[in-house]
Amino acid sequence: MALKAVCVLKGTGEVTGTVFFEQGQGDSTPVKLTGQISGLAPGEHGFHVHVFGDNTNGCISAGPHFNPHGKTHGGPSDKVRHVGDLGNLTAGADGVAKIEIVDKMLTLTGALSIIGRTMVIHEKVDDLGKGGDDESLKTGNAGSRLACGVIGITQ
Ligand SMILES: *[C@@H]1O[C@H](CO)[C@@H](O)[C@H](O)[C@H]1NC(C)=O
Ligand SMILES: [Cu+2]
Ligand SMILES: [Zn+2]
Repeated sequence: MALKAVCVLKGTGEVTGTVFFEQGQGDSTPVKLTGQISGLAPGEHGFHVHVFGDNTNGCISAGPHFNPHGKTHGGPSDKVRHVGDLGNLTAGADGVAKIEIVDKMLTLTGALSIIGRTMVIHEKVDDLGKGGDDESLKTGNAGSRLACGVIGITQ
């Protein structure tokens, strides 16, 4: 039986989306993410799992990137990255970004499960830790949080 989760993203503006997560048995199995986010400016937008499943004061309450191993910020294919680092989504001219990601570091099970944490889509491009400044190694300089949602269990 596959484990499944879902996240509905909303913000204060036009940006909305849904992300579906699926993982086979065992927490070393990759997690597959599908879905889409609309209402974006065309181009790349940072996309991460943030640590807290708290949206009380909007997306800012989700705290920093989910980083249980105390690493610096990176891109999804880097060895040194936050667990929550998923790089960028690319929106087309219609403002829609389609999600097709397979990630080896995320898990829906065990102590480091992302269930109950928050997905965030950002205003700007994530530089994947290669921006050459301190902020790049924390947030990838991805700017403000356009929309977010808590990751929950589904059937
Ligand atoms: C943004 O992230 C994607 C996905 O990881 C990557 O392919 C792309 O090169 C990144 N863009 C920049 C400017 O680093
Ligand atoms: Cu983020
Ligand atoms: Zn990060």
